[in-house]
Amino acid sequence: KADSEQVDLSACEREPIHVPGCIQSHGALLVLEPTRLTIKNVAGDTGTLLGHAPETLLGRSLAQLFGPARVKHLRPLLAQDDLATPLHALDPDLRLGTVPVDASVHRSRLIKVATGRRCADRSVLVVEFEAADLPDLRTRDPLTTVQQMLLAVQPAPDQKAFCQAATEQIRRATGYDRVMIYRFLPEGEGSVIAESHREGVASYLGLRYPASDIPRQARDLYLRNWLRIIADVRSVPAPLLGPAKGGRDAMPAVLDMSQCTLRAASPIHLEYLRNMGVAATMTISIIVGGRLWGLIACHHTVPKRIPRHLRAVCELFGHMFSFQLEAREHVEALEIRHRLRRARETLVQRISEEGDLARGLIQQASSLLGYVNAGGVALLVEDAFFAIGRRPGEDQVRALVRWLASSQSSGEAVFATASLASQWEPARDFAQDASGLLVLAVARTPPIYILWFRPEVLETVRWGGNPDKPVEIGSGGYRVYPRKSFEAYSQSVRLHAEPWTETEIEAVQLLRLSLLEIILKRMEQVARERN
Ligand code: BLA
Repeated sequence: KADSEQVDLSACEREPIHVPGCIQSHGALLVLEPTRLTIKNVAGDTGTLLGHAPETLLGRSLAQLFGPARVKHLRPLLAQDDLATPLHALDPDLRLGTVPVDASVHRSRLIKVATGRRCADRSVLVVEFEAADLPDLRTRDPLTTVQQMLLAVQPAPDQKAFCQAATEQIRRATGYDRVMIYRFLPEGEGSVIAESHREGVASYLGLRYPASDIPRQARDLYLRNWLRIIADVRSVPAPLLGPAKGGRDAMPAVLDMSQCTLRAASPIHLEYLRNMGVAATMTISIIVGGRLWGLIACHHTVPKRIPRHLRAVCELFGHMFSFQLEAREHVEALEIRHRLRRARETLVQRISEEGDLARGLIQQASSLLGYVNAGGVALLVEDAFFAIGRRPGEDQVRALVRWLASSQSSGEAVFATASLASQWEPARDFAQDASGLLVLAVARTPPIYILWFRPEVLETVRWGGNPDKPVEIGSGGYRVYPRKSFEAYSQSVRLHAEPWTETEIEAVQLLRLSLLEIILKRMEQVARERN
């Protein structure tokens, strides 16, 4: 039992989620050899959707299944090299089995895993089928839907309102019970910054989650694939079937399902969702500046599929939302820089009006505090010490400055850390008040130091997850329960503060230049007076 107390989070990152070898069981999938269009692998409910049992489809050609006319019509599309994401390909009322189906096609590859080594990848075509049985009036006119959604979010005055409006629009269009904007923080953890939910459904707004809840390879995949759907976390995945053992193709080969609409989700993640009481999800990537900024994460309390048109609407909305967010962030960053410049100008002017630099700085201490959103600030100017807000005591600050002066980073005029205690052991004693440190060494001899502090983040965070949930062992022996990962997270954020942003660090560097200018002017003045 003791062993299982450990969560092996690195194991999460090793799960190859793009080659699960299974699809979600409500659909059907064919893998085609790309020139002759013969069926090499099949998966899913082919009986209902295609009218044939899986084993009878293997080795047949697409023309036998679709009829030659349809295949001829498809040929130009199938010949495209850049068919990277599933495109809807066939007539709208296609009926091959007992229900009408939606079909989409894209190009992927088989990864042969022979003798444990990767062999040359083989290009294949992948055709995915889902029942076209979802009534939805809204999606009859997907362009108008997406237009309305975009018009509704555009007027939002700031980022918060913009994100909030997006959750409302997605929920209105799709009917998911809970729609959240999940934003990644600098260290990889995430926080729910906007939410729209059905009445009676618990709110996750403001909750934080550890980075390990969405492991690295999943984030990499979500950068390449804008929208994923898990239709039912309890359904048993359908395996990809190939020719019988001993045949020419018996070598185990797996399909790269990175772009498959029907890709079966990680069993670990499915377990996690079941533990959260979620039955179905849709997630849309938010990509800003080439990085995964966050996710539009949707939950439903009962299984849920989304018709093809609506999926396209959501995906398109995700793209446009991301572009606008990027533009808004750009404008916001400019505004912050302007604000900081004005603050700096006022600060510097007031300080230079005061004849003595030390006194000038001390008088402006509260402006200095606000300059970078700190919890406390300490000033060490020659022998004078002054401090306000939450911060360590004078002796501790002096010891800290001695450490800074002697440590390797002493060459830099600006030093920033979000976890002082992890670099300087004595800081554990005051970690609650000052886990984050931003230092400006204006001068070293005589010493002029400005130190900004930020409190430990732990007390400002609301944890996600239900601490009363019983802990169980999941498939694969991992503990993948919200509770366990939250515990791991709360350990990891101990002794950490809200990190200093690049803009804040830059602003402190600029402040240094202005202060040096003041010092220089004084020196010139003194020299002039002497002559
Ligand atoms: C995937 N984890 C995900 C996804 C989300 C989360 C949004 C994207 C897949 C989806 O559901 O569409 C996490 N979901 C959350 C969080 C909230 C939420 C934080 O709604 C908060 C409100 N997960 C773990 C641990 C492991 C793990 C410990 O907690 C590993 C052992 C794995 N999560 C994991 C994997 C995926 C994942 C492997 C990828 C799933 C896939 O796409 O196949």
